[in-house]
Amino acid sequence: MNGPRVALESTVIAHGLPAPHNLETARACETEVRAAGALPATIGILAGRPVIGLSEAEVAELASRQDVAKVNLANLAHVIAAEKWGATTVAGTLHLAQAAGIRVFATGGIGGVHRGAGDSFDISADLQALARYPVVTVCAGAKAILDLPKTLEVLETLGVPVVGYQTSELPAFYSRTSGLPLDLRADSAAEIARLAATHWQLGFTTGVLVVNPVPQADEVPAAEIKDAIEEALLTAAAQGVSGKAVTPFLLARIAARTEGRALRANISLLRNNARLAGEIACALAA
Ligand code: PSU
Ligand code: MN
Repeated sequence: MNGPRVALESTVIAHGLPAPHNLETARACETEVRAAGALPATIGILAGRPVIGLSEAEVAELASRQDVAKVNLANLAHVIAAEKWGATTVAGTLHLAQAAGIRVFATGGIGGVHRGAGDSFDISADLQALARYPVVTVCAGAKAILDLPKTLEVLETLGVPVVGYQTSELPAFYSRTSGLPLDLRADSAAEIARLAATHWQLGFTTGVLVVNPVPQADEVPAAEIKDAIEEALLTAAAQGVSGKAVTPFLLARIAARTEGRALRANISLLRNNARLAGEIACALAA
């Protein structure tokens, strides 16, 4: 089938969600994209071969192997050249998606500026990739474990429009609100498509970031998750967790500390983003 396509990432499957939720959610996201009238393409690397549109069996293999690298911009070439297995992050997925001509991508929460980045310099390659590729990325905001004001500042510096979908505030992944106002808001997929088309007609080659709040029924309000986030950050620091391990460590710790509420929110927002991305892909094609 030709027609509007939506890229989906695989890090969330291999490193972000526990089994069996990872596989169920991967499948559910594809179903949401199809329900919106678009074709899903889950992206990953199988023994050095980048695949745009993994089969269900291939997704299952990525989910179950223990030797799957977390692939961003810095190690994409290595994983391919060394014929390794790789799950692509937002950054890695964006690179492969745009090379395949895909203009819309759905994820959970983007990486960003970590708290304490002034010392650690830990800033996700996702921000660099959002600035580099002309793709609409749909997310539920930056992960609440990050420094959200600094993440917004960097996106502004990089020239990436951040558009609230039916909100005027940056959502904070598990929660619908962060208290941080946004300049841009769109209330329909068609409006987002028009903005993205205009952005690219102006000659920009940067992406557009759509921030879509987690559905109300599944949100964990910021005040209720704050302690779990802070405890997870302290534990990560005490155990010396660093680099690529930080994000998966924090997400797992927070899920464990909230009796699954964080996990439920994570799954719900992933599906919700896949649906909106499908609608945007259709609107862009129209
Ligand atoms: N969103 C989720 N779960 C995840 C991630 C995002 O709901 O596991 C992944 C994405 O693949 C994102 C990555 O690109 O975490 C960011 O990792 P880092 O902070 O190491 O750049
Ligand atoms: Mn990092």
